[in-house]
Amino acid sequence: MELETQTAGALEQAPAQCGYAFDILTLFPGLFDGLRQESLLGKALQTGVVELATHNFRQWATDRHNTVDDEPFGGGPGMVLKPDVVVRCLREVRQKRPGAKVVLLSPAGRLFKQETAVAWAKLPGLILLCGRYEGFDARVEDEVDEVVSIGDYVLNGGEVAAMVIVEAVGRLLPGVIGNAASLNEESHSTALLEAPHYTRPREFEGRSVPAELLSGNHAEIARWRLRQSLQRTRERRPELLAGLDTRAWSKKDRQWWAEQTGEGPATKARPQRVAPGAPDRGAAAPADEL
Ligand code: 6GU
Repeated sequence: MELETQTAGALEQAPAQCGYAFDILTLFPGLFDGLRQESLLGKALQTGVVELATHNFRQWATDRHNTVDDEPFGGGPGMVLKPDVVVRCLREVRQKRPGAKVVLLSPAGRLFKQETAVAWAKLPGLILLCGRYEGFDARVEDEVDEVVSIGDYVLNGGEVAAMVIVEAVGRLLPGVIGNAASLNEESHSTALLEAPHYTRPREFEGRSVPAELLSGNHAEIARWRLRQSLQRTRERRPELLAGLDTRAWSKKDRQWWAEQTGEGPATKARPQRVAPGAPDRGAAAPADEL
């Protein structure tokens, strides 16, 4: 009987032990229903590789109206989430998740980046606190490990930001993405933007797939992709090129890049394609490919 129980227990616990847990603390748990059902992450959730649990702050309110917010001291618009309610909820969830990082989502947080996602994918889980209204009582911050923003814009609440983090971290977990190789070459894991991709048909509405990709020559394809990545990055996110390391490049590639950036002997930059409506950065070359 004892042996039987142990064996059954070990089998049942195995997926939970190797799994990853996202705990979302929110006033709107229903917003996460779609995320659960769709996409690769939805499949991982169904197979038990990843767990996603929502916890409604309101269940930790103690008065008969289930009050979760109150007016801000000092005046001003909006309501503030009560620290007692939030902290009760957080402590209960945290107790069940040893090793999980507690993250409060706020536009006033540190920026969430790919490197953050990579680091957090190595943890056993994340506890994500989503605020609405004007935010949390500031004393809640004493109970969290990090305050994080997903970008320089303001959302009505932290829920969509939490979904962004679940997606970014979730896809790095073993068993969530089918093709592990695609994790390495994509944007931000290499600090350059990805080269463009093409599929059939070879010609679409008068625009052809670049000949290099049809050549069957792997070295030529790799060179074309590197150059496309560099041009794209220079055009769309020039700030990412600040720490560019060209030491491992071929002499040819280095020479080509010097020409592109106007540092080489041939200083005429290759005309850059400019996205419609892109801000004029002054140095933008003619958009001859549009
Ligand atoms: Cl984490 N929350 C909210 N409300 N707005 C944001 C954000 C987070 N990140 C960017 N904007």
